Formats: sequence, C-alpha cells, structure tokens
Amino acid sequence: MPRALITGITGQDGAYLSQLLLGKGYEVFGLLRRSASSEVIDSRLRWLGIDGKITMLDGNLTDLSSLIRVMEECKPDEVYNLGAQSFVKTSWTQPLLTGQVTAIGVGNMLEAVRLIAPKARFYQASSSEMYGLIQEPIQSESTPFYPRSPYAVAKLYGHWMTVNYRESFGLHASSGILFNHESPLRGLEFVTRKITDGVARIKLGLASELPLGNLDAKRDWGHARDYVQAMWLMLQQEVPDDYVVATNRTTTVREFCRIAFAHVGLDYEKHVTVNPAFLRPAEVEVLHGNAAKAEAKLGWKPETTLEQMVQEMVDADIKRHQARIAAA
Ligand code: NDP
Ligand code: GDR
Repeated sequence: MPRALITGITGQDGAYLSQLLLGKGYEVFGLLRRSASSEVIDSRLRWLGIDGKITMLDGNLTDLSSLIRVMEECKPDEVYNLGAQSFVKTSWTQPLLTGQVTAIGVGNMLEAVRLIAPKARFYQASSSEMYGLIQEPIQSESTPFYPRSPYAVAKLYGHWMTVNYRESFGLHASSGILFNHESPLRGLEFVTRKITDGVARIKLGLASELPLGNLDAKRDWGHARDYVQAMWLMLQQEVPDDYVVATNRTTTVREFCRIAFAHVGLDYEKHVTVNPAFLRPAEVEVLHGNAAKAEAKLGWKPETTLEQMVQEMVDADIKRHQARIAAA
C-alpha cells in the first residue's frame, strides 16, 4: 500500500486529495497543527465521508524538528506540501508569518524529505499569484513572475526552492502552478465562496446585501476536485517537472456574481455593493492560464465547467443554511 503524507490536510485541497488517494488504495497521513478549536478539524473530511480514515500526525511547517519526526513516523512514498497561510489579503497584515509558513515552511519540508525520505516524491503547491503583475496575457510555465503580495513573494521562494532541491540533490520534486480552484469546501473568506454563501443567505431571507471589493478582477477558476488529480499525476511521472494547471478561461468577479445569483433567480445588481474594506494594497487584475503542458504530458484536462461549479457551490450553501435553520 503506497503511503502519502499531506500537509494542509484540514484545508480544501487536503480534503479532496485525501479522498482521491484513499480511493486509489493509499495509506494517508496528515500533518495536523495543534488548534484550540479541534472540533472543527474534521468538518471538511466528514463532508467527503473520509473522516477517521486518515492518520493525523502532530506537527507544524515552521518547526523542522516536528517534520523530521513526522517523516520518520510515516516513511512516505509521496509528500504533498499543501499547507500555507493561503489567504492573500492576510499576507499584508501578517507578512512575516506568511513568510515563515508559506516560504520557510517549504524549505523545512524539503530539508525533512532530503534528510529522512530522499526517495519520496514531493509536490509543492505553487500558485498563479506568482505571475502577479502579468507579463504575458496568457500565462504558462515560461511566463516571467512578478509577485504582488507578501503571499506571492513567499510562494516564489517555495517554488524556486523546489526547483533547486530537484537540481541540487536530485529529489523527485515537482511544483504545480495552480490557478484558482474552488468548491463547496472553499474557505468562506475567498471571493467565490463568499459569493455563493451570500447568494444562499439572500435567497433564504437571512441577508439582503453582499459587500465585495474589486468586481473587475479576473480569475481562471476551476474545481478543486479536478485539480488534485493533476497533483497526483505529477508524482506518477518518471521525471519531476513544473506544470501550470488551469482551465484557459478567465472570468470577472462581477460575472461570477451574475451566474451565482441567476442560478436562484436573483439579479446580482440588486444585492452586490462595493466596500473599499475589501480592496487590496496591490491587486492582481487578471489571471488566465495555459495548461497545454499538463494536458500533453500528464493527460490532464479540467472536467467541471465554471457554471457547473457555481451551481454545486450555491446548492451546497443553500442546503447548509437550510439544515441550520431546521436545527435551530
Ligand atoms: P486552505 O487555506 O484551505 O488550507 C491551508 C492549510 O494549511 C490548512 O490545512 C492549514 O491548517 C494549513 N496550515 C496553515 N499554517 C500551517 C502551519 N504553520 N503548519 C501546518 N499547516 C498549516 O488552502 P487550499 O486547500 O485552498 O490550498 C492548498 C495549497 O495550495 C496552499 O498552499 C495554497 O496556498 C495553494 N494554492 C491554492 C490555490 C487555490 O485556488 N485553492 C491555488 C494555488 C495554490 P489549519 O486548519 O490548522 O489552519
Ligand atoms: P486570490 O483569491 O487572492 O486570487 O487567491 P480570492 O478569492 O481571495 O480573490 C480573488 C479576487 O477577487 C477579488 N475580490 C475579493 N476577494 C475576496 N477574498 N473578498 C472580496 O470581498 C472580494 N471582492 C473582490 C480579489 O481582490 C481578487 O482579485 C487564491 C488563494 O487560494 C491563494 O492561496 C491562491 O494561491 C490563489 O487563489 C491562486
């Protein structure tokens, strides 16, 4: 039975990736950091029906000693480094913590792999945010980076450390440059989930307004369930490499709102307002990915359309609020 270690196990991608790997017969280990609110830890895994099926190991990306111990305990064949301070806006209010977790945390993971499990295959969760102030209208593996937030700066360190450990020490280390991917398990602070949750509240009469920031920002949004397949495929290749994972379609936040509100028969213009509190010190105006290399080399293609994903997210949020109302 192959053994996989996943950091970021409690996050959106950790949950979908665990489900995928358990379905393929892997033994899955998750790096879990101590939290005071431990009762919420399993909520995403419960939603996917996989709670209790993962062995949780105590550790923190900022503590190399804990990562070495975890590596010794689980002896992984594959390591997926998904843990991060991943919310871009928070990276301006906690820039150094973001650096410690999202940048140095990758260095710690690579060192732990190099020292304890050098034969393990390593996946690094890199990000389209690294393109930032875009240098080419459609971004691929060869597009130059220009990070626009402390988060993106930290991700660039992690990306280049992954490339460097591959070239310096021969690690089987791959970096997935993933564009935004969403799902009903997306954190409520990210714009897509904030919108679908807002639509559900408004539809059920729990709210009337949805305050947002920059409605003109454009993102290339795919489904997390599809994107974790690409992560796994990268580690099945003989030769490690870096891949863009995207849908090759870009959409404004405004258009996302229109689709989500229209799904339940509402007009977004009657409910969405702009609140400067949700604007950023420096914005990434547009991201649009070209995943031709992933398609050619990994045989990967997105399966879920934006419209299907928005409907799934809105329906799940309506169900969740209805269940809360019924239980109250
Ligand atoms: P989430 O924000 O949902 O999850 C982040 C995870 O990181 C959580 O499990 C969190 O644990 C964990 N974590 C945070 N700090 C630490 C720490 N110090 N030590 C150990 N674990 C920690 O992110 P996603 O699932 O959306 O994303 C997964 C990865 O992919 C991230 O690295 C993200 O930056 C990257 N990425 C995401 C994209 C997307 O669109 N979703 C696109 C491109 C890249 P806890 O529950 O304890 O907070
Ligand atoms: P992003 O995702 O920063 O792209 O990072 P987010 O959903 O936070 O923002 C996307 C775009 O929407 C605009 N926006 C708002 N964003 C939020 N959160 N809240 C609002 O009210 C709002 N109004 C408009 C933002 O300005 C931005 O342009 C995500 C994270 O998952 C990262 O970890 C990952 O690396 C990148 O995607 C790829």
